[in-house]
Amino acid sequence: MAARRDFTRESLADGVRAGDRRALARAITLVENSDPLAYEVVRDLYPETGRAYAVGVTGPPGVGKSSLISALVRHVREQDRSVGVISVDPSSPFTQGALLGDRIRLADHFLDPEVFIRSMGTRGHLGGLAEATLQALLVLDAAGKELVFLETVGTGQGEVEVIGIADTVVLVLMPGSGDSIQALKAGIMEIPDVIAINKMDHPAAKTMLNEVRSVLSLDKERAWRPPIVLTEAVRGEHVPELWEQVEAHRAFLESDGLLEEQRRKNLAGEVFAVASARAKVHLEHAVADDPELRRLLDEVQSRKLDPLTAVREIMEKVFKVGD
Ligand SMILES: Nc1nc2c(ncn2[C@@H]2O[C@H](COP(=O)(O)OP(=O)(O)O)[C@@H](O)[C@H]2O)c(=O)[nH]1
Ligand SMILES: [Mg+2]
Repeated sequence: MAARRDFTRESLADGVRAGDRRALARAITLVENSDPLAYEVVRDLYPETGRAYAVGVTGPPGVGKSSLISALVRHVREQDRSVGVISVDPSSPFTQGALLGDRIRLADHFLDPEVFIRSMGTRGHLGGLAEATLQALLVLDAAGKELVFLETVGTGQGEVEVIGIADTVVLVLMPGSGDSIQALKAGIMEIPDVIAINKMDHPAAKTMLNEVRSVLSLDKERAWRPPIVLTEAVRGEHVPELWEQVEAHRAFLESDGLLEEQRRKNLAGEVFAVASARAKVHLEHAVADDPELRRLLDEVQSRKLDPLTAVREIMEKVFKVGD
């Protein structure tokens, strides 16, 4: 705890700008803890951001998201690009030296000064995980990372805000990800920009490929048709092809000014998502702390007060807004 004292707002911002690993690690820890210093540092750095390209990697647990990111990092390092990774996957966190419970050694990456990998906890943020991810991305952006991978577990809905800030979204599936196919079909899960069907060594990979193809064929209107790539993350097979498709999507966005337009929309969406999350927490606390508001809920329960009248009174009292 005493170590916290050695960074000031200025020295931390400067350290991040210089890409100093200690400063980066500290800044992201502060972000994770919703520390006011993180807020100030990101505020100082914000005008310098917008240069990093953010690649979101989402999909159900266990499909190989972390493994694929590790393989992609290896691939883009061969092209000498600096990389940041933010993983908000509590089930398979990146740890020093290895992917937890995994054969893949990440030691090379951890020793590489141009790579910064960080698993983020899911502790209580006022603005939810979207807030922490956004702030961490901005820190890595300001540190000059050209590419930032954002890993999130995607099962359909809650993660939308986390991945919402990514420029290109890669959905990772594996043979047997039938629920995701259903979610895509039903429109619960958004169509991503690129789909990787990982564990192509599995005998059912081709079946999965056909299923994904048939879901995508329902949607012919898009200007960008999401490419599907079969991959094997552990051996790194077809990882260059996957990266090629990410780059192709980036080129597509950059060709028509679509990237700027999408970023404007994404940033507005993030601000809205974080504000909504904070408003919800505020509301919950207000109700918990105010016997009068709790009494309203009791009255709804005992049918003395109708639900919408209770909503109106709560909105008026907590947010000072009528109707
Ligand atoms: N057979 C096979 N196993 C894989 C492949 N990719 C990842 N795995 C394994 O699948 C497990 C889950 O991988 P992980 O990257 O942690 O998945 P995540 O939860 O999506 O991040 C690990 O044991 C990996 O070694 C692959 O392409 N083929
Ligand atoms: Mg993972």
